[in-house]
Amino acid sequence: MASKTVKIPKINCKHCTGTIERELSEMAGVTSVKADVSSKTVTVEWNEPPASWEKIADLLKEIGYPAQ
Ligand SMILES: [Cu+2]
Repeated sequence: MASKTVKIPKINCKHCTGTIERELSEMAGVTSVKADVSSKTVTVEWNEPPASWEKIADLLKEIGYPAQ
């Protein structure tokens, strides 16, 4: 199990964190997603394979919330 916490400056409200949690949790291999509005961070846990940090970072970019 791999995990990472990243800063996502574009997080502004509960809708942002909801979108991120929903989209990331749909990715194969992702086991946990916790997004926090006040710290603008997301903690993701995944099994590798099938998921990888590269795929997760690509998806974040695609949905408009690139990780810093
Ligand atoms: Cu928002």
